[in-house]
Amino acid sequence: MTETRYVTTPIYYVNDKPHVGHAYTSVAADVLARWWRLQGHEVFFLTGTDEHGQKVEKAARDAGMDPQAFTDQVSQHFRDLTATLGLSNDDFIRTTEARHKAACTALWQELAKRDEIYLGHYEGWYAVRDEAFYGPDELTERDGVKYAPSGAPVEWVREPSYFFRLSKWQDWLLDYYNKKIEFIAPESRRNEVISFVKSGLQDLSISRTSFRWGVPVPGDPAHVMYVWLDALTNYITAAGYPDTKAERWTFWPASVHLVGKDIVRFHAIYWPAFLEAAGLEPPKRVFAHGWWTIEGQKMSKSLGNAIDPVALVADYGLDPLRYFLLREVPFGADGDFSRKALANRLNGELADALGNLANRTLSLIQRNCEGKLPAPAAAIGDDVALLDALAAMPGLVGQHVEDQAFHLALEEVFRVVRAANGYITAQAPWALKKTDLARMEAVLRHLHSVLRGAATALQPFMPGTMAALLDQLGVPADARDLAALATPLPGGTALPPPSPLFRKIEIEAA
Ligand code: ME8
Repeated sequence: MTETRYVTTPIYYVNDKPHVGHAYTSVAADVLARWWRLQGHEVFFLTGTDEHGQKVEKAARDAGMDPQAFTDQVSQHFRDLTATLGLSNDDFIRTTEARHKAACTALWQELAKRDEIYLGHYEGWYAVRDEAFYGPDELTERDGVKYAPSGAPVEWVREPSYFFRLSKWQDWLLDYYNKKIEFIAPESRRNEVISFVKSGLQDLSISRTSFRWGVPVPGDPAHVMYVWLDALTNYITAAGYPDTKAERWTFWPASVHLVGKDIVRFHAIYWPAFLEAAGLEPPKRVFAHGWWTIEGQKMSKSLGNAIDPVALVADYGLDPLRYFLLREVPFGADGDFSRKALANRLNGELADALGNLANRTLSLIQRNCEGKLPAPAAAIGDDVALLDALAAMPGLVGQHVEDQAFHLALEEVFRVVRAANGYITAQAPWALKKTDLARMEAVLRHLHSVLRGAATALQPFMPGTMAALLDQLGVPADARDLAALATPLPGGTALPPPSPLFRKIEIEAA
C-alpha cells in the first residue's frame, strides 16, 4: 500500500561552508527517501539552511557583510552541495524566506493563544556557538572562562524574555517516550534524553532582545524569536503550515528527523513539546547519528581540518563517498574519517567484489552468448542457496533501512555479492563453454539475477553507478523498483558491452 513518508535533515547554520559532517546526514536522508520511493511510497524529503540567530549575525559581521547578503551567499554553498551529493530533496528551505516567517509567527500566535507563552526575565548562561542555554551545574571552568559540555564558551545573559511553559510538559514527554519506544533512536540517545527530562525541565526562554537578526515576536518587535524555535518550525513550514489544508500537510507528522547527536535535545524535547502545546502532532521519530572525527581529531574551523565534501567527490567519485559514509560506521555510533579507509572500501568492496562480479559476468555473456541474456533457468545444486539468499535480500535490506541501520543494509547486499563471487569461481562458467553450454547459460543467468537484485537494492546508496549497472544489465527504466524484481527479464534481451563501474585508488596516494 502506498504511504506518505517525510524525512528531514537538520537545516544547517550558514555561519560557515559545509563539511563532510553535513554531507553525512544529508546522504543518509537521501538514502531513506530513495529507498521509500523504490518501495512505491509517496515521499517528501526536506533539507535547507538555518539563517537567523546571534551566531550567524556574528559570522556576517566578521565577514564585513550585511546578514541577508551573507546568508544568501553561504546558503548557496549548501544548495550547491545538494547537487554535488546527488540529493533527491523535494524542497530546500531557508529560514529567511517569507513562508517561514509566516509559519513562525502563526505558531507563536497559536502558543500565545493557548497561554503557553509568558513574558519574564532571562538570566543565565548562553553559548552563542550552540545557540543554547545551560544550567550552572552543566558548566566547567578553565582560566576564568566557563564552558558548556560541548566545549563552547558561555556568557552571562540578562534580558527581558518570553518563556515557553516547558516545565508543564515534563510528564507528558516522559509518558510519550514510554508509549512511543521508537520515537528516539538509538537507545543510548533515548536514555540520555529521558534522564535529562527526568532531572527536571525549566521553562524555556524563547525570545532575545540583545540582537536583531531573527523573526520578530508578533506584537512585540523589540524581541526576536529564539533561533531554535524559529529553526525547528522549518519542518512544518515546508509542509504548508499554517495552512493545514495544504496538499503537503498530508506528509505531517514527519516519519523521521535525522540529526546529529549534538542536537538531539532540541528535537526530542523542545520540538514535540512545542507541537503538542500548539495542538499539532509530534514527529514519529528522531534518529541521532554519531560524530565524525578526522584522522582522530575533532573537525573544526580553528584546527583547519574540516573536510570539503566537494573535494572528496572530485577525488573518489560521488558514489564511493556515499557508500563509504554509510558503510564505514554503524549509524548512531561515532566514527573516524580517513582517506585510507575510504580507498580500502572503494577498492575492496566496490571495485573488487561488486565491480569484478559485474565485469566477469557481463563479459562472459558478451563473449559466449553473443551479448544476449540467457533465458531464465531452473535452480539446481548450488544455485538454490544463492537464489534463496537473493530472494530474501531486499526484505532484509528494507528492515535495516527502516531502522536506519544503513551499514547492516549494505552488508545484506554484499553478503549476496560475496556469495556470488564464490559461486562464479566454483561454477567456472568460462570452462563450461566447452563442456555444457546449457549449464553455462544457466549459471550466467543466475549471476545476472544476483547483479540485478544487488543493483536495484543499491540504487538509493549509489544512484549514478547503479543506474549505469542496470543499463549494462539491460533492465528497462520502468523495471527498476523493488516490485519489478518479481518479473524476470525475457531471455534474449540484448546487453550492451560492459564497462568498469569503479576506478581503483592507489592506497599510498589516498
Ligand atoms: O545545529 N559528524 O546546524 P549545524 C557528524 N542549525 N555530523 C555532523 C558533524 C560531524 N562532525 N558536524 C556536523 C545546527 N554534522 C542547527 C540545526 S535543525 C532545526 C537546526 C551534522 O550547521 C549533524 O547532522 O551546526 C549535526 O546535527 C548538524 O550537522 C549540525 O549542523
